[in-house]
Amino acid sequence: MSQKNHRPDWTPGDAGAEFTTQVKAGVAGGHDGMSRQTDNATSAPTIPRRRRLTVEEYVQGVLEGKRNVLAQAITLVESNAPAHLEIAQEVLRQLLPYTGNSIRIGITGVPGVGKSTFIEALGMFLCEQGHRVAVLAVDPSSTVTRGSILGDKTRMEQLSRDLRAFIRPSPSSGTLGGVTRKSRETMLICEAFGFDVILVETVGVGQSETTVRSMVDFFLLLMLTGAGDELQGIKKGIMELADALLINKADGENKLRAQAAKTDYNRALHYLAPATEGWRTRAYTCSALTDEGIDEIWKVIEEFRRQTTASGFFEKRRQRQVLDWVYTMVEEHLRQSFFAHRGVKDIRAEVEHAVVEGHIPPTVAAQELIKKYEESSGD
Ligand SMILES: Nc1nc2c(ncn2[C@@H]2O[C@H](COP(=O)(O)OP(=O)(O)OP(=O)(O)O)[C@@H](O)[C@H]2O)c(=O)[nH]1
Ligand SMILES: [Mg+2]
Repeated sequence: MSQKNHRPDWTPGDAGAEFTTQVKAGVAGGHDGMSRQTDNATSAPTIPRRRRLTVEEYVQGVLEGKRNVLAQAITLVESNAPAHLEIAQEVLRQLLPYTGNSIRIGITGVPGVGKSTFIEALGMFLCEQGHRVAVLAVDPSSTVTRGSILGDKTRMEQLSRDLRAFIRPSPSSGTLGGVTRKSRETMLICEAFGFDVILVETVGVGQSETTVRSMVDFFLLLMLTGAGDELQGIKKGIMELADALLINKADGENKLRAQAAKTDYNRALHYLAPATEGWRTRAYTCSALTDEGIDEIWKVIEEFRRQTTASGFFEKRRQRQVLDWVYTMVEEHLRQSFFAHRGVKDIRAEVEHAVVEGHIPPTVAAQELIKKYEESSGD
């Protein structure tokens, strides 16, 4: 997309004016009230603290590698205010030509498996190789926990101080769908900024694994050797999402057990469908604490990229992912619109009662609700 799309007269206030009552306190001024605003103001004295950046300032700032603008652009896409949504989408549209030039890696595993420690180890390893690494998190539960990666920043001590890296906690509001949109858009901004490795951490619960799988190229499942029957505890479904299993904490007394577990997992993987066409998922061991095996897993990821790029699957998956994302958003919108519809609301209780009492079949109930939804605009 070229600069001809740029609109110098753009005023974000024009957009979504009718929704302004929904703007939460603290959001006005292009911010969602995050405290980093103060940091930005001190690190970039040229940008007055309260002034909202223009689309061009966001775009140029990101492309010129200004970290304070990067953080502000992410805050913009994370904002729930409709007026911000419009300006954020314009920023993204202009950044799109500069996105995509990265390897996107999802990392999952049960709490305590060592995800943060591993990301620190891999991240530092990659920075030293000349890569630039962005770490994002998808944690729909973080509304409650306030984002585990915040605590992680202390666990990722070296990486969070390294200018070649960037760590962003999970957006901490809303549905999984909302969190996902924000994370995907944040990923695009990070790519435009110049990060060439994107690590997306997810908590090993609920739907978040499938969601993160749908936004990355390579999905890594961290595992532990436990007492005895390792294969019992892990959900087969999650193993089928993975492009590699990595048994962490293969150090000290645990090393031999980790090797044995690797053999067991490799045997089990023979019977599972591979997550990626033309790629065989295998098990490996590593120690995020001693760095042993970190270089090996990176070689695996590089080989994966080489093979899937050559076969065309890399690009094919990304195309499918972006279309899935579109339709996921369409579905979500339709669902919300349906349940918010005045006419639907009016008859729901009655229809539900009728179907529960056995007066009308479920199909008829669905038809009545949909008919109601379609016959009027809902105002
Ligand atoms: N021995 C050993 N300990 C490790 C290794 N990796 C992580 N640990 C330890 O395991 C504990 C949990 O590690 P984290 O990196 O916080 O695990 P996590 O998966 O991010 O945990 P949550 O964020 O709670 O889901 C910490 O005490 C780490 O020091 C490893 O390779 N070897
Ligand atoms: Mg963690």
